[in-house]
Amino acid sequence: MRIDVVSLFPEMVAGALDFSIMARAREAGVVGFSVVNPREWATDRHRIVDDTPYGGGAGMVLKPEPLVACLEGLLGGGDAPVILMTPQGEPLTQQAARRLAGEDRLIIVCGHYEGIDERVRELVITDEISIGDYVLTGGELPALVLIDAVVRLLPGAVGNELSPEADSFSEGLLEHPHYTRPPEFRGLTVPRVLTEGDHDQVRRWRRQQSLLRTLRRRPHLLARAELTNEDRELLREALEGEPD
Ligand code: 4FV
Repeated sequence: MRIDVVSLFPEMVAGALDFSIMARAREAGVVGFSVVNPREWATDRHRIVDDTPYGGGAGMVLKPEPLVACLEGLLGGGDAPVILMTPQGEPLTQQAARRLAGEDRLIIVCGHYEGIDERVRELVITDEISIGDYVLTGGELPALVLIDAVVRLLPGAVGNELSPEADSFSEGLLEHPHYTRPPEFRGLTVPRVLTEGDHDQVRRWRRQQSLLRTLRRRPHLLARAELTNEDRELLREALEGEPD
């Protein structure tokens, strides 16, 4: 997969891609990154990329000319999802990450200041994604969140330290608790089912914990999850033991 990021602060993005799984995925040839600054496509002497908003008001708006020239240059007449990171976008979900992981190429646009000129949306933006209902100073961190969520799903991207298949949300449920050595810490012990080596009991316990945690923290997720008869039995079992 090839991922191009358009940002006024390319070092900020490039730096974060030099670590851990992103760096290893690049070394493994699973993904290629490029980070470009639209200022390089500004044609005026001062390489202006932003200006005051028509209609007045505070803040600056990113100008259409450098951004559109940059994006059309990157597309080179070809076709690829051009994704604007914005609070007005489709919420980023595991499902959306899986969909984008199926693409050969992604172009991600990082807004800044008040946002981008609307005509950029009309001319070149194909998708808009939000990482959450809050306002950040720039689209760089959202772009990195999207890249992380997508690249870790690419075959060969993650070693065995991660198992995207067993992710939270991979089946629409929150993840079960995790434990590792020592068996006892500050008087807190590891659930015995995890140390007795009965894999099917471990599988059931983890599923039950996912169901319970989802019920308590994100009941709406449970409502739309595809539950098996075993899931219903595990939930009933767990809730029977609970005080009303
Ligand atoms: C954002 C978000 C976000 C808005 C104005 C950049 C900022 C500034 N992007 N999910 N939440 N973007 O806050 O994606 O241009």
